[in-house]
Amino acid sequence: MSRIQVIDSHTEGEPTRVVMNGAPDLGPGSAADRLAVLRERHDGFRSAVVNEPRGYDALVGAILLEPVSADAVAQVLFFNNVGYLQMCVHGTIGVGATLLHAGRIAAGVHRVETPAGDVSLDVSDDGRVAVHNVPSRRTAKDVLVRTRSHGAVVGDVAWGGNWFFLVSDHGQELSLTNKDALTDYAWDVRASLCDAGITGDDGGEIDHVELFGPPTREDADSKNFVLCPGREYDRSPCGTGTSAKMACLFADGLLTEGRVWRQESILGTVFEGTVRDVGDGVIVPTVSGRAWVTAESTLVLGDDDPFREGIR
Ligand code: PYC
Repeated sequence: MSRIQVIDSHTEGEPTRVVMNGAPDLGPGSAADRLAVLRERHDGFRSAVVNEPRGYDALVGAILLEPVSADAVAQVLFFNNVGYLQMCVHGTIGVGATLLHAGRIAAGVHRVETPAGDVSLDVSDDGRVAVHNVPSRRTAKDVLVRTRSHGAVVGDVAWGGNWFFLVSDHGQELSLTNKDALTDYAWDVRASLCDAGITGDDGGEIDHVELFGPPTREDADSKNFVLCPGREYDRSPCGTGTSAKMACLFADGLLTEGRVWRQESILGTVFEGTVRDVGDGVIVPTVSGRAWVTAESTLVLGDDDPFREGIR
């Protein structure tokens, strides 16, 4: 029987399960090296942690590992119901709140290594965490994709730690009650991008689709619906998605250093973002939000349990 200690939290509605103890030995190396080992040799561990019967489809997992660099607090690998993420901002905010809750860090600035690169977290006592994310950029504007069932759709391709296709002109109602139709639409866009061979740099799969519309809240600039790789929608405004959005706004001259972008989620929660111009159309985004710890528990994987590695 194996035991895995986890702390669960949600960041503006989106859940994160941080593995505190019980992860497989992934050997030495960078976050990218260890992610390759996790993917190739221990995919059952990913599935056991986030899939039913111990988890659920919307859950994002995070494994805490010893960092390579002496000035980082941790190395973090993110995963979901179907695979792995290069970076996850809501998950990093959850990690910050979890480490604070567990007494492993104090409020302040901390560095974390991820497969997409190092990021830093500015953790406040009240659970608000600002993430200085990886450099982000738009790689293509006004790309037309002929979808299987929704006609022609135009959007931008951008990197914010994951690859996104960002669509403003979609004709869909952005409300939670319409989530099934939004999911079908965004899933169609994603599959059609794949059919058409439209990718990010170096063939990177565009596995997140973002739909934008006017905000519901008076204090927000925009509202979104974000479809994640496992066909679940992001309950938060999606931090890597907000980074990608800000990269597009910056490229269009609609967002400059010093201005705060307030991105509302489909649930009505908000991330605040700012950009730092690092040249060549690239920004370093900062995205902040709040996370709350919801459970401290031990997952048990029985040797004779037919769903020891989750239901895949
Ligand atoms: O906040 O970056 C994010 C994220 C990615 C997938 C789910 N949340």
